[in-house]
Amino acid sequence: MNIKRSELAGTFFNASQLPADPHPKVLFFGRSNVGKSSLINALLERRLAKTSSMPGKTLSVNYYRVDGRLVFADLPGYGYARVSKGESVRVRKLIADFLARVENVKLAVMLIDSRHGFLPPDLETLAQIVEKNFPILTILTKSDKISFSQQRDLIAQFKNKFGLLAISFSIKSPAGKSEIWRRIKEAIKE
Ligand SMILES: Nc1nc2c(ncn2[C@@H]2O[C@H](COP(=O)(O)OP(=O)(O)O)[C@@H](O)[C@H]2O)c(=O)[nH]1
Ligand SMILES: [Mg+2]
Repeated sequence: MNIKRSELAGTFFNASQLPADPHPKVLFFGRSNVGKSSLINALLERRLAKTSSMPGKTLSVNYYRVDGRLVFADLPGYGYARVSKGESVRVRKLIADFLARVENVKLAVMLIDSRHGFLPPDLETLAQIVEKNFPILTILTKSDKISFSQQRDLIAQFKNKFGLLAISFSIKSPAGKSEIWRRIKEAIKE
C-alpha cells in the first residue's frame, strides 16, 4: 500500500471520549509488549506509535488516521502480569466499552506472540471480538524468535483449532507486511 499520509488522530482514556467517526476501522488487539505499536509503525512506514520494552504502560485507545480516511485503532495492551488487579480490570473495561461504541469496524487484528501462542487473556479478548462478529486476522509477532517450521506449525494450528487465518510477522524482515496490507485492503473494500 502506498500511504501518503498518516497521523495520530486521537487518544482516548475513556470510551465516552470517542468521537462519532463513520470511517472504516481496523482494530489492533494484543497483550502488552506483543509488538502492536511496532506492527502499526511498520504498516504505516513511520514511527507514529510509541514502542517500549517496558510492558503495561498505555491505558488508552489511540486512533491513527491513514490517508485521511481509514482509522487504525490501537487498543490498550492487556494481560500484563505485573499490573495491579484494578489496572487489569480497567483495561478490560476500556476494551469492552470501546467495543460497545465503535462504529464501522472492518477488521480486528489480533496479535499473538509467536513464542507463546494463545494465552488465557488472548482467549478472553478473542471471545469479545467473536461476540461482535468482526472479521479476524491473527498476526504471529516476533517470528524472528522461532524457526520457519515452528511458524508453519503454528499457522496450521491456528487454522485447524480455531479456524483463524494467521500471518507471521517480524519487524526484522519485510516479509509478511504486504500480505497483511493485502488482507486489510480486502477487508475495507465494500
Ligand atoms: N525481536 C523482535 N522484537 C520485537 C518485534 N516486534 C516488537 N519487538 C520488541 O518488543 C517490544 C515491545 O514492542 P511494542 O511494539 O512496544 O509492543 P506493544 O506493547 O504491543 O505496543 C519492543 O522492545 C520491540 O522492539 C519483532 O518482530 N521481533
Ligand atoms: Mg504499544
